[in-house]
Amino acid sequence: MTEAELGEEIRARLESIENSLPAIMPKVSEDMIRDNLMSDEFLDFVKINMLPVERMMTFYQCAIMQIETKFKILNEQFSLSLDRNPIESIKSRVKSYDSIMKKIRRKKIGLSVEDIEDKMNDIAGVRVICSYIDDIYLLADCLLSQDDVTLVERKDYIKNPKPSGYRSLHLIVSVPIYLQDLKKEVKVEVQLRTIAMDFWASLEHSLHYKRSQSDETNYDAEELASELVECAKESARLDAKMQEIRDRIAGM
Ligand code: 0O2
Repeated sequence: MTEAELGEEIRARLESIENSLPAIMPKVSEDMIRDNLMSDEFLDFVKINMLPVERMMTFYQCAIMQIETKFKILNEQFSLSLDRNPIESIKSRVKSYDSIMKKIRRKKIGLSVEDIEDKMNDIAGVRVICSYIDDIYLLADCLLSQDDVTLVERKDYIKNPKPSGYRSLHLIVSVPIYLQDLKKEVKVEVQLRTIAMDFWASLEHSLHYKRSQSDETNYDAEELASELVECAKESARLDAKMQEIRDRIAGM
């Protein structure tokens, strides 16, 4: 075979491999996934390494239960002394794995459980919704005066709203949880807000969510954001007015 014929033969074979690659590749990657990522060894590896993470998530779930119970007890007590319930509702959540991963990436947090526990304050979240602004501060003071609750950080976005218009009182607190053989301090992010603040935050959140999902929208996101700033101001006025009326009714 001449050199030219050999060259032609190699070119033809390469072309044939190239043409059949799209058909072969899914099969190759399926085999690779089945043999490697789904092997017993790999599944055992994942299971063993997930154990500390699952343990950590259980601690956060327990801490949420502690904080929720504290608020429920306060609500019961105030329903007797104030003749009304200061808490409208409580919503809680442990941050999803997906959101934890995204935050680790965004904030360049170390991958160990210790780093995550140390640097992430909002894995456990409890949101307390009240009717009146006064009740927010009353409940926050009561929670913080309990001797097993330690204040880690306080951000008052009611007195100092965010540029977006966001208002809420944020407390990062640490509470002990008691397990069979151990006592552990666990951090919880508590967000206290009025019904109006909560209503506003969920609408504003959906704007952010939509924005992050798609570049193309049939509305002007900047314009809506500035309308939401105005809404936040109006809802703050409404909160203040409703409280004033309630105080007048109560003869305060
Ligand atoms: P999700 O899904 O609610 O948990 P960091 O918490 O460290 O990332 P930051 O900004 O200092 O940073 O925390 P901050 O200000 O205490 O706010 C944390 C949470 O408050 C957010 O959680 C939201 O729930 C809420 N929040 C803060 N600012 C806004 C806002 O402008 N609009 C709305 N709708 N909510 C807000 P995540 O992690 O964003 O999400």
